[in-house]
Formats: sequence, C-alpha cells, structure tokens
Amino acid sequence: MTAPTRLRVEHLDKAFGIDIPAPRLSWWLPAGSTRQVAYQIATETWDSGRVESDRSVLVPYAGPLPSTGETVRWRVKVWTDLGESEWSQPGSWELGIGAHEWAGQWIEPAETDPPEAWHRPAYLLRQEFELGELPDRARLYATAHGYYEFFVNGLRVGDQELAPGFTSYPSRLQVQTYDVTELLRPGANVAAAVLSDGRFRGSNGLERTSDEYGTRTALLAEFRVPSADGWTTVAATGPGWHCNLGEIGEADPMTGQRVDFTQARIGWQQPGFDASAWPQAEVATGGLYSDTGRLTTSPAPAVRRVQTLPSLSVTPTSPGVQVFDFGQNINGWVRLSDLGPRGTTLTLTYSEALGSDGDVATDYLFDLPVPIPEEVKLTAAQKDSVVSAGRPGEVFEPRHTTHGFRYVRVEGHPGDLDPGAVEAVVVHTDLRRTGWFRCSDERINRLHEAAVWSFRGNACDIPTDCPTRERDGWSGDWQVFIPTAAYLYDVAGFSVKWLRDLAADQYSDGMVTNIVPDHGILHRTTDGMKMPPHGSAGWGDAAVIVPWETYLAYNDIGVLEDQYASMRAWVEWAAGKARTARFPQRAEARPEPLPHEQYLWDGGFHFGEWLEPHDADDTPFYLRDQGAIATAYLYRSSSLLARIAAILGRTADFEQYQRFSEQVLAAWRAEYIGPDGDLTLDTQANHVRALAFGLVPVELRDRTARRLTELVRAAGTHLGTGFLATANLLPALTDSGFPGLAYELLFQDSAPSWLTMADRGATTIWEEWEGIDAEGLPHASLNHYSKGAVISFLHSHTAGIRLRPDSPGYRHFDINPVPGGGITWAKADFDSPYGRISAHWSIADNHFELRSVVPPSTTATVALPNGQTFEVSSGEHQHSCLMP
Ligand code: RAM
Repeated sequence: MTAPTRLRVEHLDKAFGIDIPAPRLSWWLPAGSTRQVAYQIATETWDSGRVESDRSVLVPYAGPLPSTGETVRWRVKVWTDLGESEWSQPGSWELGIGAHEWAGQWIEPAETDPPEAWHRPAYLLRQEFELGELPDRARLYATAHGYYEFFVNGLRVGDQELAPGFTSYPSRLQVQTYDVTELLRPGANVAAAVLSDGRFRGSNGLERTSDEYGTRTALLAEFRVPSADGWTTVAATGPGWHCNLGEIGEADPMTGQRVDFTQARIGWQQPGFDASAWPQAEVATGGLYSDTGRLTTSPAPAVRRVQTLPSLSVTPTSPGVQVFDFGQNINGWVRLSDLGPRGTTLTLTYSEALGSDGDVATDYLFDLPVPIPEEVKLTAAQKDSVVSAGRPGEVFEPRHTTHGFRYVRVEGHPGDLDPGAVEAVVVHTDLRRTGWFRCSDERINRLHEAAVWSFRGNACDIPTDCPTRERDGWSGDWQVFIPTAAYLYDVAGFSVKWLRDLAADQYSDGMVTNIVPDHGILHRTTDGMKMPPHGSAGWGDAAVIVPWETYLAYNDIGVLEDQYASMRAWVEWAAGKARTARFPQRAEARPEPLPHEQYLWDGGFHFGEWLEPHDADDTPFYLRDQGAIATAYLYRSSSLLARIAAILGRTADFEQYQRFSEQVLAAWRAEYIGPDGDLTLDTQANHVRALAFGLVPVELRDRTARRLTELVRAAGTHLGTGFLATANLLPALTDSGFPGLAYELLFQDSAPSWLTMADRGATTIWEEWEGIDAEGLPHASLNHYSKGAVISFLHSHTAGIRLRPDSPGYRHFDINPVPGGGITWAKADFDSPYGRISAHWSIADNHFELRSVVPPSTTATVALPNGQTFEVSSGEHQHSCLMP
C-alpha cells in the first residue's frame, strides 16, 4: 500500500534554516484512503510510536530538539481504513543559527561621501580564508541592511533574490541559511558579497523616500563547518574584510540599476586576487547592530526567479531604439545577453503599456485622488542602464531592483538587438500553486489568468498594491485579496510573515499602519497624523481578517494565537475612536450624541470605499462621513475577534467582544437603516457590505438585496462598488437569490466591468476600471490585484468549492456549483491541506453532470442546481440532475 505524501514542515516544503526547533508537521494520506486512525513519526533518533489520532495537518513534533545545523530527517506512516501504510519518503528541517550564536560582526562598506539618494552604488565585500580539509558539510548564514548576494570562489550562493527580504527591520530581520558544502575547496577560499541599498536604505513607496531604516548599509555573515564538538566558524564578517566599488554604479529598489561592465573587478571573487589596496570595511556596533533579538527567519518560501519569458515581438521606434513585448505584465527584470561592442551604453525603460506613439508609456501611473510631487513623478519611470565591456558571455540582469512591466524599450544598441537576446525574468515569492480554474468561456479564462498574474506580480516577499508606483504592503489590499490568493497558491507562510510585521509596526495604542512593513515608521510623528494617517477602516482591519482567513484556509490555529494580542489591540483602538470621535457635521446637527453613537466609528481618517466608479461626490474622501463603512468593519472585526476568542478558549474575551459587537451592530442599524427599512447610504457597496457582513436583520435581507439589484440596473447593469466591496458583489447577489444578475455583471463587457479588461487585452488586473481607456491609453496602475478578487467567485460559486467558516482547512466543505452566464462546463481543482479537491461539471441538453473528488480525512456537502443535496465522504463522486 502506498505511503503518505506531500510532507510539509510548518508551511514550508523545504524548511532549511528555520528558527522553530519543534515545528508542526503535515502530510497527505495515501491515495484511496478515507480516514486516518493513527500515525507514527520517526526521525533518525526518535520514534513517536503509534499515536491514535486523525490529525495530519500541523501535528506538533514531540521528539528531542535539534541543535543548529542538525538536519532532522523525518518519515511518517499512517493507519487508515486501508490498513497500515508504508513509510513516506523523508522530509526534513534544519535549524538556522540562533541569535546568541553569532561569531560574525556587522560590517559597513567604507563610505566617505555618502552618495545621493537614488544614485547609490552596490559595494563589493570580500575576505579570503583557509580551509584545511574539505568539510563534509558547510553552512553560510547571512543577512544585511540592504540587498545582498553572496558568492563563494566565484559561484553564486543559493538562488534567493532580494535577500534578506522586506520586514519591519527595527523589529525583525531575516537571516538566510545556505548549504555551501559544494562551493568550498581545501586551501584558499573567497567569501564575496555584493551589497546594495535594498529596502533598508533605498527608496520606498509612492514618495520614493530613502534612508527610512538607516543611513548605512551593512552585512552580517558567517561560515560554519562541523567540528568534533559541534560547529566551528571558519569565516565571518568582522575586521579584515575589504570593500570597494564595482560595476554596479547605482542600485535602488525603485529607481533601477546602472551597471558599467568596464568597471568590473575581474577575479575579485577568486582566491589570489590582490585586494590589499581596497579600503577596509568598518565593523559596526551599537544601535540596531547590537539588537540580536530581531534576527529571525522567514516562515515563507524565498523570492526567486521563477520563470523567464521570451520577447514575443520587437518594434523599432526610431534608429537605435527597440521596444520589446513579452506579452505578459510581470514583476521582475530583463535579462540581456547581447550588450553590443565595448563602450555601448544601453538604456532600458520598462513599462506596463504603450502610448499612442507605440513607444513605452511612462507617465500614466499617477491618476490618483491624492496630490503627488512632481519630482516623484519624474523618478517613477522604471529605468536601468548598462555599459558593455565587450567581453564574451557578458549578461545584464539587474538583481538589486525590480520593475513592473510588459514592455521594455532598449536604446543605444548599434545594431538591431536579436529578440533572442532579450528575456523577461519573473521574480516573486516561490509559492506553491494550489488552485486552478477553467471553463467553457475563454474571456472568463483570460480574466482568471490576469488575476493569477496580478497576484504573482504583487507577491514579492510582501503582498504589494502594485509592482510599479508604490510597491507597498497596503493592508487593505491583502485584506481584500487573501481569500482569492488562498484559492490559487499556498499563502499561509507568506501571510504569517506579513502578519508578524503588521504586529511589529502596530502602534503601542493599537493603531495598525495602512502599509506593512510601514517603512516610514521611523519618521512618522507619534500621533500618526502624517498624510495619509494610519488606522483606516478596511485597511487596519487586516489585523483581524487576515489571520482569520489564514486560519480558515489552512487550519492553523497558531496564527490566531500569535496574532491575538495584535487583533485585540486593533479592535480596542477602533472601539476607542468610535467612543471618542464624532463626524463634525453629525456633531453639529446633533449636539447631544445619542447613546448608540459611542459605538459608531464615524471619526478619524478613512479611505472609505475607495475608487468607486461614477462617484459624483466631489468632497475629498478624507472629509466625508465614512461612518457606515468604518462601523461595518468595526462590527466585522469585533465579531470575528469574539469568535476567535471562543476558539482559543478565552471565555471572558469572547463574552466581552460578543456583547461589544452586538452593540456596534445595533448602532449601525440605528444610524444607517431608515425608518422604512431602506439603507440611508444608497450605494451598491453599502448594500453589498450589509449582506456580506450580515448587517441588516434577517427580515430586511430580501429588501436590501432587491435594492442592490435596482442600483445595479440603474447603473445600466454595471457594478458600482469600489475597493472594499467589489470582491463581495457577485457572492452577495448570488447568495441572496440573484445568480442571474451576478452572471450578467460578470459577463458585462462595457465599462466599468471585468470583461472590459479582458477585452482590452489586460494580462493583469487594473487599478481603475478604465486602466486602458477606449482610446487604448493607460491610466494609473495596470497591476493591482484587488478587483481581481472576483475570480474567487469562479472557484466558490461557478465551480462551487466553498470553505465553511465552521470547518477550517476544508475538513468539511461545500461543493455547490452555481452554473450561469451560458457557461457549459467548468472545472476547479484545489490542493487543500488534506489533499486535492476537484469539482468538474458540464451541461448538455439541459442535463447537469458533476464529477467531484473529496480528499482523505474530509467530507463534503454536494448541492446540485436543482436544490438536491448529498453528504459525501472521501473519494470520487458523480451526481447529475436536470437543470431547473
Ligand atoms: C493606493 C494604493 C492602494 C490602496 C491605497 C488606499 O495608492 O495603490 O491600492 O490601498 O491607495
């Protein structure tokens, strides 16, 4: 009989250099089994024996704790309804270096005249060291203030990009562990690093502000090999390291990279190179450097080059200028393998779109309802440049920056560049794909793929709003999108990592920053009132909603435990705002507040629904009464908090927040439902939220849903929702009895609509509904995933795979396909924590047929379009009915 498969350690396939000695282990049961009755875990030094348990997800390891550098290899066997399985293939984990174990010291490149922001070089750092015998194992531990790449004897170490990743650096800095066994030699060896500003010192965000975490870059690294009594450090950063400038004259995460290969220091990574004249790097101590407590490891997979795309077409726009089209909007960079004869300077300008002249567009990104300084707009063009040294095999790949682009303009090549010499490299967190959808309608499939690519374009270590203009971890964006992302990729570790930063950057009073990591944190005034202030409803609520969604999708109760203090502090902060602040006009009209107003969150700064189409109100968003939205989110977050408290056994908190959330709900109803039962804020978004969050009493649900349909019709059967409510629009309509209208909206192809994007050739989801207008011209970001959350409807409703909030991890789930829109077949497959779920259906001659797969350890409720339901257990199933 076959064995368990898909072994995971915490949320990782490869858990190399983690900082949890006793991680939680997961596996899939052998194919064909339905239920686990017991498991047995064995490592080289420990055996759990047979443990009676049906748990196979995040099972705590209970053996002896390993030490740094010790690889624990584990296998699992299970007893199921099929009997005793074979042992699985081994999985493994290895502990990284502990904060107190470091022998290395921080070093800073010697920098006499700190170069101007946006124009700073990458430094070369090197040290030679001797090895007697070749060790049978060797490790490199490294991290940096800035981006670093490591080389040993001229060979690149590992395949991670943009290391050490983006975190809340003052509180959390990730250390990477590398296996360098194969790279070392007996005798002389060279440790070499390239260090650039990265997110630490380089520019960040809309305003491209530099020096946000510090004014110096720095490196910390250590090589260790096994010795008789553990491990010995054979080289480490500290005194004796040399540094110099090299070919990377400028490297900034936002403004690009400039390389001059004629300045390359040939052989600097090899032993025997004479670096005696190079300046010494400076050992740095104190401040952040002595805070070893912030050294940590990532619970997420690393950022890698995950794919390369060939250029599909090339258009010469003028002599010496060619525009290459990769056919897909991505995050990453270009790889150029023909740099022309020595001295040639090539300038690369990246863009998501072409202008009317057929050249790359560079000025479309800033159509925003907030003022943007001119100099910022000027630096927004994404550019790299390279000077050729004419050496054979020279390749340009700017690994110390990223760009969001589909096109690149290359200027300066004396001859025509061969398209084969120009590739696009897709760079993002190397997440495991877990979900797929296809149906009979190609436009819908294109929309789905655009949303997948938009997520890929914005999953570069942190969930970003866009890979171009801001590249910030906007909390509202991830709050809105995480359920969709969880249908597509395993985002558990990715989300956990981000949540740790959210908690780290959270203000001591509980306020959550609108972007995470909040790179401006060191500069903000403590009252948080720098524009835009933090704590917007719908953004800060990520503190509760993201852990909740992560728990639901992956059955990880640890996320709830770890984030509990953060989510509670957020709800307390928002509750305090509700109690103390009032919207000025309400206070004027009603000088004596009504009792319910202490639960109304109508003061403070909010983005509101954000970017609602056809928004006729010309009051700036920050001066509007956003109380209906903010109070709705306060109810959502506080009721979830009550539920989470109950799950964690915190009874007093459960009772307190349950009561509080009921009072908030009552306040929302008192203030925002008119005497006739109509909602006073007559927007689609408000009605969607009322249905999705359960804000209206049961007896008003039909009325609310009907009004929503009227609003949609009044807009000519167009959506009118903004950033926050769009994801819930189609589910809200469908779940309240209007699937036909939901499909009409899905298939609407005049703007604003999703298919406008698909029809106008979008390969990622746009920030604005008319991101490319009818004339073909671009506006604002063309790679913002939030509106793409609509595709979760394809998984949850069209195909029908639906998570139940009372059954985390898909232990019991629904397969409830809702056909519509003329779709004749649809298929979704989803790798849940327990195994693969499938729902494939087709309609022919009015006959609906569903084939589904329910993985081991789980059960499902299948509901057919004719209303019939079936309770099914693990295995393959087939159901059919006549279409009603
Ligand atoms: C925009 C960002 C982001 C959004 C905020 C409010 O500039 O791109 O998507 O969350 O503003």
